[in-house]
Amino acid sequence: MAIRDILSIPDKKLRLVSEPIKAFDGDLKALIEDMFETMYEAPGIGLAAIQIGVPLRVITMDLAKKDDPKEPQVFINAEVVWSSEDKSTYEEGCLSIPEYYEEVERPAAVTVRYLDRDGKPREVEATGLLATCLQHEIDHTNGVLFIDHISKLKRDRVMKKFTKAAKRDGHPHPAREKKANVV
Ligand code: GNR
Ligand code: NI
Repeated sequence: MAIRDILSIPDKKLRLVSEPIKAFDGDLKALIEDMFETMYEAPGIGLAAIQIGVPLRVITMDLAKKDDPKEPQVFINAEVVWSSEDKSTYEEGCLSIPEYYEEVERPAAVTVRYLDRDGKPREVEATGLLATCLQHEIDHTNGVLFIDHISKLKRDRVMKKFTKAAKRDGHPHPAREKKANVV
């Protein structure tokens, strides 16, 4: 078990298309454990493996409210097989774009086909936060970020800010840096 570093933009790895999982073995189990540990520590409600530099189609998620019992969920090789015509808007954030939030319009409802952590095929009809989060994470497995769904003006502005910061300080993860300073 280990907390892994989270990549942030402009890291080019975030643009990779991740490969499907073929074997449900101990390596996968270890990856999932590290992803949960990293996600809970961040903290975030979802994480795609590529965010810790692993280009495999693995997503962890926990949408339980703070102080409620944990609800860890795993989605492997997930794909959207149906999406609604009607849209909904949600203010999104991303652990790979720390402290930046913007409204994103996406299909309000989606059907997602995936494998659970035991490799069993499953399908979920999602609305609300689950629909938003699944689309956000599946985007990551395809090298897509939520800023790709906002205006070019806003996207260019945030990319420029993070590119400058990376050149200035190397490439630390700002949220983690901040946490370190507080202690
Ligand atoms: O923690 C996260 N919160 C969030 C809020 C609104 C929409 C999507 C998300 S996912 C994000 C964690 C993350 O970056 N997952 O890839
Ligand atoms: Ni994200």
